[in-house]
Amino acid sequence: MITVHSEKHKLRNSKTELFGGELVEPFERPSRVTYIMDRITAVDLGDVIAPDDFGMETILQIHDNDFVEFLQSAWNEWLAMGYNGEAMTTCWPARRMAMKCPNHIDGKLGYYAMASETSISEGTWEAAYASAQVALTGAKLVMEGARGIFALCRPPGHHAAYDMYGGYCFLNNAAIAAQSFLNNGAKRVAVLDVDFHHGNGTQDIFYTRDDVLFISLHGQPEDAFPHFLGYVDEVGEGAGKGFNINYPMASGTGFEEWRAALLDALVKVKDYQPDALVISLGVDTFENDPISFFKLVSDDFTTFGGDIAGANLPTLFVMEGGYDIAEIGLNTVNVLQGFEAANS
Ligand code: OKP
Ligand code: ZN
Repeated sequence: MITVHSEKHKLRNSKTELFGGELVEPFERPSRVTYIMDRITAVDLGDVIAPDDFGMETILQIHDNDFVEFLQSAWNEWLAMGYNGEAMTTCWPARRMAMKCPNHIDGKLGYYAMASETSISEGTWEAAYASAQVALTGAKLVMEGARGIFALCRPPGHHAAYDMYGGYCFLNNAAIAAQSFLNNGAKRVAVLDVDFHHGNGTQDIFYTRDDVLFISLHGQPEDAFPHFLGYVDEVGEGAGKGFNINYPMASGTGFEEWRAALLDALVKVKDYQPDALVISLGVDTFENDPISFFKLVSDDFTTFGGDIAGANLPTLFVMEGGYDIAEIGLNTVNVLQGFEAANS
């Protein structure tokens, strides 16, 4: 399988995450990609190629223009205030407050943030832009006939909504890839999100649309980030009604139960008859993930890669989360090898 990878991910190298009331080294750090690349090389998964530059067009079909401009200027606006740390929000437009974007960077951060753990740091925009180009390049290769492509996106994207960043995400790479399939002749695209966390951003972006089916398997919102979306009764709205499906699961969920949800989801994907399948691939479902609570073991990732191949659709894997860094390479590449073995 071909991997698309950009060195520019390293430009996203935030020093601080707000976690447990402390500023800690972010879980979402550059070495995640290093470990995945090492495993790709070790097992000789296939060629690794750099992305093309498709510009801003598809990004702006998915995200609000003012939000994108905010992402581009936020770091400089923050520096201009003379602050010493990285840009993070301390306020929001909470219930019954005005949904108007302020002028001051402190207010803008709150207006566009869906969570405060994620600092905006120097180079964040450049890395997020490159990550979206990795996804767009992967989509192009799938459209040209590849059975499966791995878009090694970093930073991840599935928490980024139409006009919100947070949860380590800035631009929604999977959504941008899905839109690119549609722009190039696909009639329907399915996005299946197997990251431990609910893909609130992707759900938000496609909630009223019937040309993208969104399905997410995740830790239930009562107990897991992002906490405020991901319930089963979120089924889509208007034309999108019936095209959003959530599988929230409890703490301690192991592979048997998780796989039953996956196989159910894959039936729904097949029923939808999409022209392409985008997998939001997080491996934070792993038993030793430091911020998650499912119990998958490394071999399970191989098994479910094979299950995904069973859908028999042109498939783009878009990297999302996974924070047990020592095992992130093994678990991620197991999915891709499981997919490939089932095809041969
Ligand atoms: C990004 B992705 C846990 C707080 C969680 C943010 C997690 C973002 C996950 N106590 N903070 O979906 O892997
Ligand atoms: Zn996650």
